Amino acid sequence: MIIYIDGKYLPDDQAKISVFDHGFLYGDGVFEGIRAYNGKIFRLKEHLDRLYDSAKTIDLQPPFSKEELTEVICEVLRKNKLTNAYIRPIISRGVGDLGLDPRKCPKPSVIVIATSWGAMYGDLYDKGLRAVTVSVRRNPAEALPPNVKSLNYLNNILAKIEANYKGGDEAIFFDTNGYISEGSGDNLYVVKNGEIITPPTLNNLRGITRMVLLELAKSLGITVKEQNIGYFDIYTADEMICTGTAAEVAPITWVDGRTIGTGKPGPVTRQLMAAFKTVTETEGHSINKK
Ligand code: PXG
Repeated sequence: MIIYIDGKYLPDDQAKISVFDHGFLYGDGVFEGIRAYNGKIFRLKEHLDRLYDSAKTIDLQPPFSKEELTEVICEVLRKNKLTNAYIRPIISRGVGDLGLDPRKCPKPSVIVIATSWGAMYGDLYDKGLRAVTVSVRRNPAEALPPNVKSLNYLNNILAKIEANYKGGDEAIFFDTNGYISEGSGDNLYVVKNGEIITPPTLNNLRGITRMVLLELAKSLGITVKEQNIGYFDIYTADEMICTGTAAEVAPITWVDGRTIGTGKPGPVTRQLMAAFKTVTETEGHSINKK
């Protein structure tokens, strides 16, 4: 595997970062998770815009333009002969001292990893995922905005640990006001009476897949409402869906011991899964484009 790290394309066993990198010491940095399908990178512009917005929020100046980073990402895919891939660009604060102060880190580090990663949830796209609500709350926006895709994922990892102990395939986070926020690594939706309801994005990551799902729903004539939801809306939903670049579009059919709807992926979910497959196979930034 060839990894891009600070200007070099290196075999994975030689791609190393310093122990003084603040990405490692403090989770001080940002990242993205992007997929390529059939040699085309899906919604690359949206992912790079989010990466740069995450960086801006933490006052981190990426050392490259988005165009330069695009070229690096395509080159990593070409060098690894990958046409279907999961791509992980990372911008960390870079090497500093053992203090927190980012002013001691003169040069951000840029890393791009690409790997083949098929359907994240295996046979659960047919069966449906089991999700569990967790006691750990999503970081409030006034502390660490969930809109920033930062290298500090401890909040999400705590949720994942709790879901693992409770026997869930995914966690359902509440925010500190008691509203549903998102999963540990995906956005959430309920379907009720043929309409999709999803939380507004102050308390969750503005998922690129979420944006695509809402576009697809609109084009299919399915009504979408962005409004706060709670336990009641989940347990009484006809269908439940989660989306993410890694998870893609996946059905949730069981929450906290309750069966959601019929207990099988429902018609709205199936329609959106099919539409998502089509859109990922047809559009994207060609990895051979200069
Ligand atoms: N919420 C959170 C907290 C995420 O990390 C999403 C929503 C979905 O966003 P996109 O833009 O991908 O539709 C994410 C992204 C994993 C994993 O291993 C998942 C993400 C990132 C890194 C790892 O499940 N998800």
